[in-house]
Amino acid sequence: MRRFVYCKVVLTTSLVWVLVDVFLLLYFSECNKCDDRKDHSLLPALRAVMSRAHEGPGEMGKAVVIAKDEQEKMKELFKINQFNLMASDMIALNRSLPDVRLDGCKTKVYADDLPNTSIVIVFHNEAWSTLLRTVHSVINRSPRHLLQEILLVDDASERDFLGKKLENYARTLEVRVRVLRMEQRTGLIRARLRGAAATRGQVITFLDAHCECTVGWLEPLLARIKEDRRSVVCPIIDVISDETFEYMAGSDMTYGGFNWKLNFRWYPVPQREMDRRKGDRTLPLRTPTMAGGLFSIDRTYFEEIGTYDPGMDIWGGENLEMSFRIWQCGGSLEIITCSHVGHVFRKATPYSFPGGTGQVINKNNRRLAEVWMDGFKDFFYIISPVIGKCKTPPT
Ligand SMILES: [Mn+2]
Repeated sequence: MRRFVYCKVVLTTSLVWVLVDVFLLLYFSECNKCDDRKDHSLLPALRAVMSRAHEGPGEMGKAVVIAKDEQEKMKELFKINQFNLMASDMIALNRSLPDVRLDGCKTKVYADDLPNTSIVIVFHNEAWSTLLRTVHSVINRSPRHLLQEILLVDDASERDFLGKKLENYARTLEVRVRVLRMEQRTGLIRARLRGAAATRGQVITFLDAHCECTVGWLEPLLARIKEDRRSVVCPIIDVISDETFEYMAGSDMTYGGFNWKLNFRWYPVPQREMDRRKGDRTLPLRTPTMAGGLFSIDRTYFEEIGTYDPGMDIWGGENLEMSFRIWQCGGSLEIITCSHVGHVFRKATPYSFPGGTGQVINKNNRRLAEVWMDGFKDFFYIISPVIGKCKTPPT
C-alpha cells in the first residue's frame, strides 16, 4: 500500500515537471515573445501558449474551408473586396503563421541599435478583418523598441466601421496607432505622402492594408538600411490566397522587372545576381523594380530623392516610378530574402477609378516615361502608340 502511494507521488511530480518543461519550451521558442524583455510575468506567457494551442480557422496559415450551405453567401461577400471576406472574418486577427524563412536566416543576429520605423498603411474601403490583421501582425511580430508608430491613412472610405469605430479600436492597442483622413479620394500616392509627412521614425515602412507580417520580418529590413541608408528594401511578398486565405511562401528566386507597356512583372533571378551574392540566398537581392506595396526607406533619404511624384493619380505606375527614381538617384533597391510578409493577391481590383482605370494608368505611365526613361521612352510609345499620340504633355 505504501509503495502504491510512493509511486503515485513520483508520477504526479514527474507529470508536473513535464508540463512545466513543455510550457517553458513553448514560451521561449517563439521569438517575438522574447522581444518584450520587460514583461516576463507568467500571465501573458500562459495566454500565448493557450492561443497557440487553439486550432481556429486559418491558424498556422492554413486554408479556410467554407461549409457547402454557406457557399452562396460567401460568393456574395466576395464581391465587396474581391477576396473571400467570409473566410477572412472567420480567422483570428492575431492568427499564427508558419516560419517560412530560409534556415540561414533563422540564426542571423542583428545589432541592438537598429533604426526605428513608422509604419504607413493606406486604405480605401478595406475590410475590417484584413486591415486589423495587418495591424496586429505588425504589433505582435515587431520588437517594440523598433516600432515608432503605425499610421493608418484613410483615402476617403465610405464604410461606417472605418470611421469612429476604427479610431476607438486603435486607442485600445498597445502601440501608438493614428488614423489620418483624406478629405476626398486622392489615391495611393498622395495618401502615402500624407502619411509619410506625419511620421517620426527614422525609417518609413509602407505596407498594404491586407498584409500579414511573419516572425523576424522587420529586423533584416532595418539592419540593411542601417548598413546603407540609400538601400531601399522590400520583404519577400508571400501569397495569401484570395480564395481561402491560405499562407503560401513566396520565392526568393524571382525579382521585379517590367515590360515595355510599363507593366510590373516578376522574372527569375539571373545567374549574375546569384554569382554577385556568391550563391548565398540569404543576402540582399538587388532588384530592378518593386511591386510597390511593401517597402522600407530611410526617411531622410526618401525626402532627398524627392519622395513620390505627387502628380500621379489614384494607383498604377508609381511602383516603377519609385524604382527608377531610386536607381537613378544613387540608391539601390533590394529584396531582403530573410524578411517575409504575406499579401492578399487579387484577380480583380475592387476599387473604382475616377475617370476610368485605363485613363489613370496611361497618364501615370506617361509621366514615368517622360521623367525617367530618356530615349528608352520610345519603346513604350511604340508598344502603346495611342498614349504617344496625345499632344498635350502629361499634367
Ligand atoms: Mn494590395
